[in-house]
Amino acid sequence: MIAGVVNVTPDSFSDGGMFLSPPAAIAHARQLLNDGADILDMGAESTRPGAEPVSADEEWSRLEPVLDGLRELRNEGAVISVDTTKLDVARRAVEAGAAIINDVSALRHDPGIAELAARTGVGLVLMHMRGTPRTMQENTRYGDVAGEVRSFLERALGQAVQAGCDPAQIAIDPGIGFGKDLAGNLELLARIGELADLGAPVWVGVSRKRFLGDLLGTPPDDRLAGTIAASLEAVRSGATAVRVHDVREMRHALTVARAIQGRREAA
Ligand code: HH2
Repeated sequence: MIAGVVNVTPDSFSDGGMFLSPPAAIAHARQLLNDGADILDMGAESTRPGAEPVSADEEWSRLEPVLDGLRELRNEGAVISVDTTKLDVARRAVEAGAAIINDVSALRHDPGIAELAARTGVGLVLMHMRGTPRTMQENTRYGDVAGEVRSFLERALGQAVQAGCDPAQIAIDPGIGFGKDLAGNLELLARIGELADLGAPVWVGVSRKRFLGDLLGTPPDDRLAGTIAASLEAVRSGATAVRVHDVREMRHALTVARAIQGRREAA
């Protein structure tokens, strides 16, 4: 599956300010669905390294008009995910029709998100991050990055189930770029299968991220080919959903890769 990113923020690392106005965000969301997104992942607080947190009221005032403007598309079956760590925002988003809560703090910021998901039955994405966006790049050293991320996600999964969630509601995400260096990100992408072994679908978000710039020496607007390559590799390693800004190109790449994989399996 493809989750298309809609950042309703002034400061996201690759598209900050582009979709802050509700009409621009709504038009972008429609475009991503036409381009082949299965899910729209809407965020109103940047999580880039060093980003300043925003209040729940500010976050909601950015999201509300966009969710409202997408009501018709939702009625036609569009699946909306809201990228938030705040219970208050998550609750309002679910009331406004969001079907998935994408919590990049994996319940550390607001554990009540697990009860909300349990009570309402919405999907819940639990992502690994060290510390907070403000601090996460201060220490990117791990003994065994894949093992640590796996244990963290296993604990978070257990916490959500303890709070009443059905395991089938939950997806996990290694948090590419969230408190990891280049080697750590590559190691995680190569070892997604170990996370998939936990039994939950795995989301992976590599889109335009800094590790691609480290490899390619290019700015965020020139990391598309790298994004596609890394996303395909993640799928090959066991990821079920890729979170990207460039949905059309990702859809084309997945269609071609899947056709070849189908041949390989038939041979
Ligand atoms: N990455 C970003 C934000 N949310 N959620 C999940 N589950 N996985 C990710 O890898 C992930 C995420 C960062 O990307 P972006 O939204 O483009 O930037 P910003 O946080 O600056 O808005």
